[in-house]
Amino acid sequence: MIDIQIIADKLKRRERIAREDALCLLRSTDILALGAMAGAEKRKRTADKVFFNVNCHVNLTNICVSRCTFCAFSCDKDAPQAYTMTEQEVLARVRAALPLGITEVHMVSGLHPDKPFAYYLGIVRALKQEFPSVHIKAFTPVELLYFSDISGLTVHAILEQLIDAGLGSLPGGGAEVLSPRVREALCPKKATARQWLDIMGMAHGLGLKSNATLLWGHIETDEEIADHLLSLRELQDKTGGFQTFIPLPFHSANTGLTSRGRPTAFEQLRLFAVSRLVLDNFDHIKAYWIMTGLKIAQLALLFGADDVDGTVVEERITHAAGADTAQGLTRNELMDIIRQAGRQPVQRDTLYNELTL
Ligand code: V47
Repeated sequence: MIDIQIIADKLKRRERIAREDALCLLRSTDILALGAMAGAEKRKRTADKVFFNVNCHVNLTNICVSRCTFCAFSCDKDAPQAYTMTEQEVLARVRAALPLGITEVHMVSGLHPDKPFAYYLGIVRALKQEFPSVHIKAFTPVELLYFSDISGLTVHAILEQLIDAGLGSLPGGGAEVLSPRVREALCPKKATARQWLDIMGMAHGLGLKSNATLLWGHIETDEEIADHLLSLRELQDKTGGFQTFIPLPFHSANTGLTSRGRPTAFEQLRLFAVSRLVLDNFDHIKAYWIMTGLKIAQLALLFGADDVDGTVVEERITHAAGADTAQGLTRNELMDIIRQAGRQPVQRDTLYNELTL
């Protein structure tokens, strides 16, 4: 077993964390040492700043042909809770959120069996037309590959058309664990790990920024977490297109997976610290308060995170799986949490431009 001090010395020499170092950190119980190391790395990049944005989430449909075992949000077409939004409903939802000062719409959805690519393209175009200053962060590589399958267009062409319609960046979802074993077990019908990475790389090549997530706390091993982080770091070395990494702790209610127990505070803070240390080429690490819970999101600010995501307004994916957090927070509530942790709240837009309050 490598000593954590050896890894701390490596960091001081600005050497990269290797796979065996990452595994050692993922298994370490020296949480305060991890916090000190990750906190120092955070401060080097963003000093005392902690970012948040004012956004709203839109999930166009919960009907999905993939039906991943970990997902409580998706359903079949004939399920009682099935819904699909019309373009007018989407516009009305965003219109209603405008007085909150939103600068971003975060839009991800199920893989609908019948809606054509034109439906999604039309919604992006209509949003951009009515709300030109609102950034549209939408569609994961999983959705983009599905649009390619149903339209016969290449993913490249799909991306070009979406960009032309007003797409601003990609969210980091659909990554789950970038491991063939885990994906075969939990989500065999959707984009593979390689496809997820390739599509992110392609989007970066077309000038889009994106985020990256890890859905953890289910059947994955420490080795698979380490490999996930290293795959992201490797792609980032090539493209530089990732903005932030977001660890998503698994919520098991109403899913097809029995829980091994929601990741504890200790495990969550450790993963924040390890992510900050391994992903040395990512500018930001995000504590998505909806999934971590507010208390852990606040503590994560001392363990390498520099972003708490946003106001959100209405969240369906995690709440379907038993999240006990609020549906949304106000800008003042987010700023209070950050200030209490001794950090400086900074409102940002989707691309991390600082906005004056
Ligand atoms: O892709 C699904 C995950 C993701 C569960 O890019 C679950 O800024 C926990 O990606 N328990 C969607 N997680 C959320 C997401 C996201 C959220 C906030 C910001 C950004 C960003 C991205 O949620 C899915 C999947 O990986 N998920 N089911 C569950 N039961």
